[in-house]
Amino acid sequence: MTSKTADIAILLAGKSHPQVSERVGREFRAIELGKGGLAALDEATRRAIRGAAVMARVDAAFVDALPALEIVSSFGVGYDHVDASYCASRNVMVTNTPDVLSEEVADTAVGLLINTVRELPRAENWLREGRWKNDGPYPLAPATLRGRHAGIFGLGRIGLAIARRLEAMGLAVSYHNRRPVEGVGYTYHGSLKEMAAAVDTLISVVPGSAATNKAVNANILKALGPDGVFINIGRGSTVDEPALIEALSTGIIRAAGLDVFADEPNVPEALLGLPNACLLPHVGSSTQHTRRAMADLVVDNLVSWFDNGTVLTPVPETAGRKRQ
Ligand code: NAP
Ligand code: 8YV
Repeated sequence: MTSKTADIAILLAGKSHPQVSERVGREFRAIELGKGGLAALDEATRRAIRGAAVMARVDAAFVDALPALEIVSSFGVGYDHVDASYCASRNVMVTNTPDVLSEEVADTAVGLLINTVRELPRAENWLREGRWKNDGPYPLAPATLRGRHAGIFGLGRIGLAIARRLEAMGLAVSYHNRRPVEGVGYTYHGSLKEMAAAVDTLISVVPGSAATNKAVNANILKALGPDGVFINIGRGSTVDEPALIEALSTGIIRAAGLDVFADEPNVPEALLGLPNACLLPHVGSSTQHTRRAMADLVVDNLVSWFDNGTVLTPVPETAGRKRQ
């Protein structure tokens, strides 16, 4: 325990990574948020809390309940569960965990794409069920990655790592962001609809936000077309799930690979029953290696804030702020 920060109360909210709990406990005064939530903490404890390491929703009520709160250090690069604008308005710093997970998530995205197009999980089940021995070879996959053109919805840190992998695999790559990215050679499309019509493989890796909510809807899927493959490694909120189920059931698109869902961990029964949907339980970053790096960044941001008044990875809404 460092003498400088040992008295600073830090709230652990949500199911913390063990390395977050262990390091926060070593460097600060850790306060675990129990099942009763903030209401179950006594007033003196609540008023003492100056920082929070979170894997949980942070809304206005959360911030208002903690009058001494200076910093919310969130586990994960996506921070759609944190009301960062409200935090900014209350002078509360918000940090996330970018970069340290980009390559891992890109690996998952490409694995999911290959599994979806080449039906590898189904082929493995064929073997495990004894059908190779009894019925013969697994049927030839109707789709291939050869000649495919990928459109990346969200060419940011992870999107770029996916693009580089796909380029190396021989796929054509286009992208749609609100603004073109300087210094990349991939074809830019000013609208998602225009890009969906130009490609046959749509990969969504945009953050969850009001602007991206259900952006991948029936019109976009129709534009993608009957050979279309949709991969979602970003956020489930970006997709109109009933429209996707309809598109997969009726051949409007060929197949989908999904790592994220609108109401996790609840996955619609209709998706579970579709053979052309390849489904993962939000495992984009989930290796011990990468989760440890994310956990360290959560705690490093807290340590830096209370040590020198700055953080390593602020979210854009609170970037440039310093501790008063
Ligand atoms: P990032 O670097 O901020 O990239 C996000 C990209 O999306 C930016 O290029 C941004 O470009 C674009 N974008 C944002 N809003 C948009 C909009 N309304 N329309 C079009 N483009 C938009 O973030 P990242 O580090 O790559 O992470 C991306 C997301 O992946 C995270 O927010 C998280 O939700 C998700 N994620 C999922 C997993 C998983 O386990 N499945 C793991 C990590 C991250 P412009 O600002 O120019 O539009
Ligand atoms: C994690 C993620 O699964 O970083 C993100 O945005 O979605 C994933 O890395 C998540 O943050 C942990 O809950």
